[in-house]
Amino acid sequence: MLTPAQRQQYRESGYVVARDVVSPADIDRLRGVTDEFVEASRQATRHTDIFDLEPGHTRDAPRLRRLKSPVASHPAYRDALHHEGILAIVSSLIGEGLRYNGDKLNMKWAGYGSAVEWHQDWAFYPHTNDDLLAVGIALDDMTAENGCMLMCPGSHRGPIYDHHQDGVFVGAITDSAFDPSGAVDVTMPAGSISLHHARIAHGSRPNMSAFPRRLLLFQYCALDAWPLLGAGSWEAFNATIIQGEPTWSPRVTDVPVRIPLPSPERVGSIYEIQTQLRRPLLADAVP
Ligand SMILES: O=C(O)CCC(=O)C(=O)O
Repeated sequence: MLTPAQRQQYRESGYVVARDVVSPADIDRLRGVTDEFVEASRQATRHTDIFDLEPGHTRDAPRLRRLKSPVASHPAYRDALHHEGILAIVSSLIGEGLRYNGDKLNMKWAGYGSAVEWHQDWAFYPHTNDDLLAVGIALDDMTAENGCMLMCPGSHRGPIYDHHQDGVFVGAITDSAFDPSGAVDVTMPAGSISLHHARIAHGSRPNMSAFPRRLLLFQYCALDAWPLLGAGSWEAFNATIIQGEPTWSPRVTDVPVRIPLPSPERVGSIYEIQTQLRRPLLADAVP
């Protein structure tokens, strides 16, 4: 569990790290399964519903950048989504009733793994209240050199920045008011988890080190947080419940919201969406 000081850090800074949450055996299993998907990605010649590929991906030198829906792709990832220790920590921050609203495995391989430009997750999926967070499970040690996440402490209590360019959503902050100078590296050893608030501004540099950086991300939300862009069918929506019972009563709070529409020409993953950004800030950044 988190200590009171860690919960306080989450409330004030918008993120926190908990060490030694996922056992070495579970990390080994997740790495092994991930290696199998990298092998399978050799067959892919373009992005698919499962694979997002780095530029330069080939059958001989696979460059799998993201597994798009790990939970639906293998039981090992589903087990991790329901990891008891993680759920206890998440519940201590956003309540007992939980759903999940997305999952992905971002991989930055040694020497080239892509940056993720500054953004707020909330800009992609505004809800009726902001009890939403993302858990990142470190499959590898996360260091400044291999492209760990960068967080802007306290930005989850500020505005939702403009993520549009030429009137189109580009999945990255384009707002001239945004100042990332106070950003911090979220370093952690493998088996740790990070938790970040859906409104915090964050991103990550490329991996120019000799070591891989694989981060398994699960998005959890309070059961009564309702997606403003639509919940889909009642059955599909309730299939995302992890703890608690379906509710017809969303909790509506006073939260800043921007709608991520109209969609850009290229969609499919944050990487693809952000390729349309004219002035990337992190693409060539070094620690
Ligand atoms: O993998 C990363 O470094 C950042 C992940 C992230 O913020 C995202 O995929 O939305």
